[in-house]
Amino acid sequence: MASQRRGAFIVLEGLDRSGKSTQAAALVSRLKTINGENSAKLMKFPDRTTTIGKMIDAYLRSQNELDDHTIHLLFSANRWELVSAINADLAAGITIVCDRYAFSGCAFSAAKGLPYDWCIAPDKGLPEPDLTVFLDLTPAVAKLRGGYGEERYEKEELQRKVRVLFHSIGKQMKGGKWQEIDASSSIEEVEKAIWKHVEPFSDGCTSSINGLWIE
Ligand code: NYM
Ligand code: MG
Repeated sequence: MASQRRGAFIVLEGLDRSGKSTQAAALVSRLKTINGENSAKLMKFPDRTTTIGKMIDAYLRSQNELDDHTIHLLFSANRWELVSAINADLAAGITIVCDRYAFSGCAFSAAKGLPYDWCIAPDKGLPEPDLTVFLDLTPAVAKLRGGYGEERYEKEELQRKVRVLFHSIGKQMKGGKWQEIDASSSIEEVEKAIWKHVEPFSDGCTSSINGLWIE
């Protein structure tokens, strides 16, 4: 029954400059064209507009220094503070397209050297995305794209480790919930590849939302 359908929770992940923001915006417009103006919403983590988000923003711009554990927990808190909004939108039938999520949280902090299990712990129980599409790109190619290197973490060496971690996080995601695509082709080609995975979710979902990383 149409009234029982909820919105789908779709996440795009990838290295810096992999095209996530462009593709997330294109995906939201496509979904709106199909299902109407109020049917889809764009979200992004970190959400730099909240009080916690402003601390994260200052850190990424190297305007403050924070211990690695502290910034990791702030990134996670920034997701938790938006959980009620996410759940409300999904329940109202709105599909959320989210630019980065907990997978970035784990991949970047573990790449810096924090233990993997410690990294995933604070994000356990967040709403689990119905689908995460990983836009795969080598750090060498990403580096050639505009604006690279402006923020903390935008260094080829670290991004190489982040990519390895993303791949291993993805391997542990079951039931087709993690899909990887080649993000080195044209914007149009990448858009097509993403849509192949998202189309089955374009009418929303009937299943209830699971807790992320909870057995
Ligand atoms: N990042 C992002 C983290 O280190 N942990 C997180 O939980 C999230 C969501 O922030 N280099 C990193 C990845 C990026 C940086 O993201 C800023 P963006 O999408 O470039 O604004
Ligand atoms: Mg970035």
